[in-house]
Amino acid sequence: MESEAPQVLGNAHLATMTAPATPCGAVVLRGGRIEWAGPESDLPGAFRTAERHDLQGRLVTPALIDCHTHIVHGGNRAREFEMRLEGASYEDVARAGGGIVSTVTDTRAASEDALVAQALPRLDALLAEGVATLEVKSGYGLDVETELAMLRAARRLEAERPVRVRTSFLGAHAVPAEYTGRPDDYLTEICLPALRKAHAEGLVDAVDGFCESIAFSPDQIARVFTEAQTLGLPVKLHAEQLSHLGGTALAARFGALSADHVEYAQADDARAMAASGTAAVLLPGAFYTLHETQAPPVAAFRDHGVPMALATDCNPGSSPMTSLLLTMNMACTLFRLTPDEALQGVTRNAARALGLTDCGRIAPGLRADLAVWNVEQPAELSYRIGFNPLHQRWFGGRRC
Ligand code: DI6
Ligand code: FE
Repeated sequence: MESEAPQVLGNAHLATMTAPATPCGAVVLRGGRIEWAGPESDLPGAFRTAERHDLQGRLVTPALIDCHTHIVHGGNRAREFEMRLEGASYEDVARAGGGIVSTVTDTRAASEDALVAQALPRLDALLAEGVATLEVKSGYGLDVETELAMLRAARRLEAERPVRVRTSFLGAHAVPAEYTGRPDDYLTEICLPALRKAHAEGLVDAVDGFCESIAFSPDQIARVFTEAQTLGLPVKLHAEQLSHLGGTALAARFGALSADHVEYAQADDARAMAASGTAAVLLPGAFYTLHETQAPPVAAFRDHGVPMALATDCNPGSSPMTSLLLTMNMACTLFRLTPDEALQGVTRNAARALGLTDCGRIAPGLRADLAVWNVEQPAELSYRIGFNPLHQRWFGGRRC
């Protein structure tokens, strides 16, 4: 690949995520990687004769990263949406056998091919907004076979579209109906064996859990994380979404890549996350959908230097959303992030939340995954609602 001819994206407004924006910048791509980036006036002579794309002053950012999705699942939950509008809470719906468990029924009924087919339109919506890397969780199978089918479907998305997929095993998402009242038996008999099997098949990049009164306790999650550690897999956690149960502190104790949702996290949690290098993944789509009023402790995250990432949480219940641009807008309006923090949240900090060091910034040696936008200022990406200004998406050095 080294011998491949370089390409120059010139006359660009560069937001590298590592330095202040460069109004008249250039990026050199070669062999799927970024070879050089900086002010156009510093472009090394060797690249002045290379194939050149004049971007006419457009903004170039790293391609976006959606670091928390449940994009592979069967069916939808529009009926539950109606129930909630009639007054039922998310927890009421879950206890009435709806919620996550109803998506489990639809996911078990779907073939692996059907899971891929149903995920593709959602994936396409994300790609159309400049996404290049996507995390996908299991967690709607809750039996060994379907958990593995979900992860295989997630991996297959890479063959269907120019996208990079990172998988998270989320067997500890909910207790399936056949194990009602026996969460520990579910973990022993299904979740942990499924994790070992999925790992043996190379299907798992990280291990996740849902730590909540309607799901699993910190002690139960600790069992899953201990197994992940044994297998050498990094962990992350849905923590403090609906109440403060101590999931964030647990995640920090295990050196988690991220603690996600974290609306009910407290200042002590932010301190623990900073010490363990755990990113906070904020999910304003779920906050919005559930009419949540407790916003995550953004000021504490800032004070302690906890990196804040943003993601769609695309799932059929609490966040049926496939727009990372809308996520950025919501994070600014609902959580008071600055537009700069929002952009960091879907690039550099999202990479961090996935444990990736080769994307999310524009710097030599990193993957040539870029988004070119029909905007002048980075803040325009967060400012608009429902408008997609993507001009080009570059994936691995190719325009697609
Ligand atoms: N928290 C979430 O936001 C999703 N899972 C989770 O643990 C919601 C999943 C769903 O409602 O289907
Ligand atoms: Fe989630």
